Amino acid sequence: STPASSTTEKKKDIDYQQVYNDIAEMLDEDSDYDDGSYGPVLVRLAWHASGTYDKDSKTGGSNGATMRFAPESKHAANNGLVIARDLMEKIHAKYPEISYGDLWTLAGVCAVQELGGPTVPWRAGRQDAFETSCTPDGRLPDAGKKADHIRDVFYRMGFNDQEIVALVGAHALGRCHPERSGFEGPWQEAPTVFSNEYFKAISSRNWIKKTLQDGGWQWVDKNNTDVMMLPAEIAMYNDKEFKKYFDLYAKDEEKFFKDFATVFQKLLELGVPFKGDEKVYHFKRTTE
Ligand code: DDH
Repeated sequence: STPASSTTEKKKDIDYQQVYNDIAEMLDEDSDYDDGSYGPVLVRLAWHASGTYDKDSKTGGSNGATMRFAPESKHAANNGLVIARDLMEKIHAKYPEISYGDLWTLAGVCAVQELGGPTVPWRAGRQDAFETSCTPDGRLPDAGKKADHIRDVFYRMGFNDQEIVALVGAHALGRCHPERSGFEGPWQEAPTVFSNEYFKAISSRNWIKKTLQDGGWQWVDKNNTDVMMLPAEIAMYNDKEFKKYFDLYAKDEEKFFKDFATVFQKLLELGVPFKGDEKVYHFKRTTE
């Protein structure tokens, strides 16, 4: 057979559920890492790999996995994601045929599901690119800016206001690290459980400003100053159009899960050159 067709055959042979299971097993292998799970940083890797998409030039997105290379790996927004990429190297060593774009997005889906989130349909089809396809710096949202900046960034990807708010609900997971972003702390007290707690927190707590060591600032919960919100997030909550969706998802977790699954799949598939006949996977949780 020709090299091209044997490549196709090989790809068909990857057992993606097994890849999912191997990633799932890795999530809590180091109880000393952050809150005991690599899940949040893997979700962030999938998002930052995908969120560089520009719908007009059709550049960026998860397809090329260009964050493997400088300059993209060195963009300030990607600080700390080397941890997630290094973890994925271990999986890649076992499944060398999988593209990095497929692997990183599958890991994001796995982390969401294993931490209690909705089933996110996933398809293979990303192809690795070279560093010449790295995206310019500045395509990901700046946490210090206002709602209009957040709109500019997500409209460029092709999302509307409701989709933007659903996506930001991923901040139920994980935390900010001073050495990565300059911000500090989780968005609520259970950062390894995917839930609508982020929306409940932003809409019901008393947020006060806290000055940070590097001279910046963030919002903290008056009653638990370990819990935080980014300047951009409270700015979004104070925007009438965005606010109605924050309040909707705070009241209705089922609606949030349903919308998040749809919009996270959309995010992870931005700019991916699917042929149209790819199998859609609904991965089984390791607890199922
Ligand atoms: Fe985020 N995010 N994010 N985020 N994000 C950070 C951490 C995590 C913004 C800024 C930050 C999304 C949207 C936004 C996750 C997922 C998603 C941190 C802290 C900053 C800052 C990084 C660090 O210090 O380690 C801003 C601004 C936005 C915005 O849209 C307004 C979206 C859409 C997602 C998603 O996944 C769909 C996750 C998970 C984390 C936690 C990472 C960790 O290591 O823990």
